[in-house]
Amino acid sequence: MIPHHGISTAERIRVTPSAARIETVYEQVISRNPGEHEFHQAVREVFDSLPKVLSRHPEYVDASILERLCEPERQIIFRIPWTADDGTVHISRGFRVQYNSALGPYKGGLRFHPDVLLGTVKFLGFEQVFKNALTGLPIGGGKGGSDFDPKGRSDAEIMRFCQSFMTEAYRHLGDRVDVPAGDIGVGRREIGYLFGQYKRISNRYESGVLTGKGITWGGSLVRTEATGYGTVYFTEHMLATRGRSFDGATVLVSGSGNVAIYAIEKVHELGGVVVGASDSSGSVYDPEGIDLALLREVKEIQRGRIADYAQQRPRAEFLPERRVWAVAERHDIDVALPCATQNELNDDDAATLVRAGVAAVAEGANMPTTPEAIRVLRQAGVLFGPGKAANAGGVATSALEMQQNATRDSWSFEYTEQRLAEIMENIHARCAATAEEYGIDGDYVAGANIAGFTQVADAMIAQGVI
Ligand code: NDP
Ligand code: 2IT
Repeated sequence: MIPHHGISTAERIRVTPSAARIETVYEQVISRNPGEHEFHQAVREVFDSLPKVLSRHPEYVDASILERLCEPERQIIFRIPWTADDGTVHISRGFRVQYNSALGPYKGGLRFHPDVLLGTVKFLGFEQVFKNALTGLPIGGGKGGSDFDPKGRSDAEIMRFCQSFMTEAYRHLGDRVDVPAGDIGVGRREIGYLFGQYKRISNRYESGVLTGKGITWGGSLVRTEATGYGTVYFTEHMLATRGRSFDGATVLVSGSGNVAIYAIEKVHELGGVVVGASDSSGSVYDPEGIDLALLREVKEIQRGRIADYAQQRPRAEFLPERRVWAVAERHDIDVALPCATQNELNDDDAATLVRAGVAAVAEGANMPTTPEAIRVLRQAGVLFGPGKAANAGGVATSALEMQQNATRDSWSFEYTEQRLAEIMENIHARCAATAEEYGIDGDYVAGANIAGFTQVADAMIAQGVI
């Protein structure tokens, strides 16, 4: 018996007969993927939404869909040698997990961060499969990255690293095969160097092989903003179910990278005030509201730290080593948007947010809220938008970039943002309708998991045992 988050296997099996099958498969996942805790966590969360689905659809059990979904189609691990400016030679490890291609070419970002292990990439790839299904666009799921640490590295070092990464990765990619994009530590600069090396090696101007490109060379307007904007749109729809909005709302956003910056921008546009943001060294409490122009200058241009931002804002306070949720100890909070990394909002943080009056939490990051924290929020009646749904605007706009590349077209900002807004509205409606169909109104976690899972499962069954 393997206890998970306080619920024993025996207790789970009592719920429905198909839960027994789920537990058997889950135990296999644990024993076949030892030590990959984040991967286990991501699988567990989806599995917890499935007992009723499997009871209604025995064909999923017969076709061993669960077992197949727990095994990526292909996992590539490679050596990345690169030379630092001081002449020293470094060896990083590269990954690309081509998780599931039932709905389209593998699609998902690359993460460059020292904590990246195979299990990290597998958890992100697993999430991506269902997220991409929810967008309603023809994209399968994949993820990749490296344990390379870009912090403090020069432009030239970043370029040499990206070139070395692509020198191996290119053979596995293609606009109809596998299409990477950015994630933590990978933004427009890195996508540029990766694209340049792909073009050089393949001798093809294959625009659709990467997304998040520069606007003048095949990129899409709105892709940079899309994840943050989309998360705020999704939250807006959740709030509207309770007659609320961002107008006048006080908001906390964790992180200060791509997703966080554009989430802050959209909250401010909609009349809310973001009073806290963070990075891995601490948080800033800015009671007058984050000055976005200054934050962007510090983060995007100077590539500085949130402490540098705090120093330039007389009324802001830097909270060293504290997560941004600590701001809720002294300020009422209406909405919290975790936009940094996995497991960054735990049950204590959730309890703090509940005491501060939080009405909605939506995940701009992938799996930032621990299962225990989700339980605390749910018990308190807080609206909770899971990452698979709430942050799907990024990859959805990547798929719009692929569409533009395929037709050699480029769309206006207004049109593309309109498409993004419609996609987020549809995802919200689909999650809500699916939850209702399964008798769990307002449970966006189950709604997202079930809607994504059934779409992928149906396509897998149609395509046979492959
Ligand atoms: P960025 O690299 O632009 O920013 C990441 C931010 O998170 C930084 O502020 C960083 O701080 C902080 N952070 C990263 N790792 C940690 C850590 N271990 N502990 C505390 N803080 C940390 O990445 P993105 O904004 O692109 O990505 C943020 C999240 O959103 C990730 O979970 C990503 O998977 C997810 N996401 C991204 C999408 C995209 O389109 N970019 C799409 C959908 C989801 P520091 O600088 O100190 O490391
Ligand atoms: O987690 C994600 O959805 C991303 N990092 C974006 C992936 C993409 O292909 O745009």
